[in-house]
Amino acid sequence: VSRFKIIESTLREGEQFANAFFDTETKIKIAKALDDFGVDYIELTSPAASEQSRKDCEAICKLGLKAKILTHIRCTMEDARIAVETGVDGLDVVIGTSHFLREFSHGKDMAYITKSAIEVINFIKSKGLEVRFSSEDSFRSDLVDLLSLYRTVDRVGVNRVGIADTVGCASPRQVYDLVRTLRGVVSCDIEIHLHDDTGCAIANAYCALEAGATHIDTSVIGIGERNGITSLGGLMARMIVADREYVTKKYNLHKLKELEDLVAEAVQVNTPFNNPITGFCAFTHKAGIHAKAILNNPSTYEIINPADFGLTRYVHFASRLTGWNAVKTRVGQLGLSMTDDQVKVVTQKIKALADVRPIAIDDADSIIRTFHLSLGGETK
Ligand code: HCA
Ligand code: CU
Repeated sequence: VSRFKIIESTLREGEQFANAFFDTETKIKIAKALDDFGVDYIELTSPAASEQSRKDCEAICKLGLKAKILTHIRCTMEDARIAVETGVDGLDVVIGTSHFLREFSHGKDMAYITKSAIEVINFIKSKGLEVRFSSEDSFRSDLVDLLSLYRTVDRVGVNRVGIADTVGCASPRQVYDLVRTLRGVVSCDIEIHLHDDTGCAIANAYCALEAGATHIDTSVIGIGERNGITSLGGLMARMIVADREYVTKKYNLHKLKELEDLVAEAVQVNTPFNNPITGFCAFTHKAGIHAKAILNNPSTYEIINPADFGLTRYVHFASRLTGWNAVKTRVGQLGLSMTDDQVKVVTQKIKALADVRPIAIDDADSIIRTFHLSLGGETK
């Protein structure tokens, strides 16, 4: 499960997000930030998409990043010929295999798909580049057709085959089953690309790894077509719990927040409140019972250590659910001293006000300070 690689597609799938328009400068900033974070691959929009896309692809290849640069093309010789000239390390080739795509999109049958796959793959290999072949809408494709296609391209010598849940329909168990089956059919690496229409994109990525996948497609904060794909941060959250050692060594986790802020700003969205790790309340503890235990040992209510990401936890004390342990910690932070009994009294005062209206930290602090003054003789 742990030896996975990331194919970071913010600059390809992410460009398909409704709000995305990345100018050259922004693309370069994002590519550098992804490289600093330590992703294995950066996938770029097809150079066949537009003239500027082609130029941007060439510019990013020239940056000399540690990450390998890929671009993403349709399974045609025309696209492949343009892409091999850009300076990329490899090509991600895709073609629709479900009956939806065969009937309503490109209109080609399996024999034609197989023939063009072989031609395109051989051409890319002859240029000395890495090649991945993927079906699109894999989970709504005929299993027998799919497996025979993958067996063929594996024999031709692709570096990876890809499975794509293009419409986000797959459940974790379906993902596990398909990857497991494919694992028995091909000997090359297996990549997976998962849309999040039903909220399964992170769980599905994990199941794919359990079943033998080697490469996971991600984008920063999950941006992509519709509501996007597996998010880089979400995958990090899932994987650090599975193998902290590998994840903390391999990726520069302290850069996650900055990277997400950069992309969120570029596409003009806010990071969701419930985002794994970087959501504003991801490490905020509120209920008195939680606060007490967290203050004794954070692991009681935290599966991820915020410090691994350069973040800090926050114990909420300005609410009616607070408890005296949280308030005691706050009293200490304010540089005041009180006996436990006094802290219990002031806690009741905070709760009393918070029962009437929502209170801010400042409100709670001033209750604490006023109470402390009223103690008269007590000094700090
Ligand atoms: C699309 C294509 C794709 C390709 C995935 C891949 C998908 O935008 O429809 O090549 O790995 O989701 O199928 O993003
Ligand atoms: Cu996609």
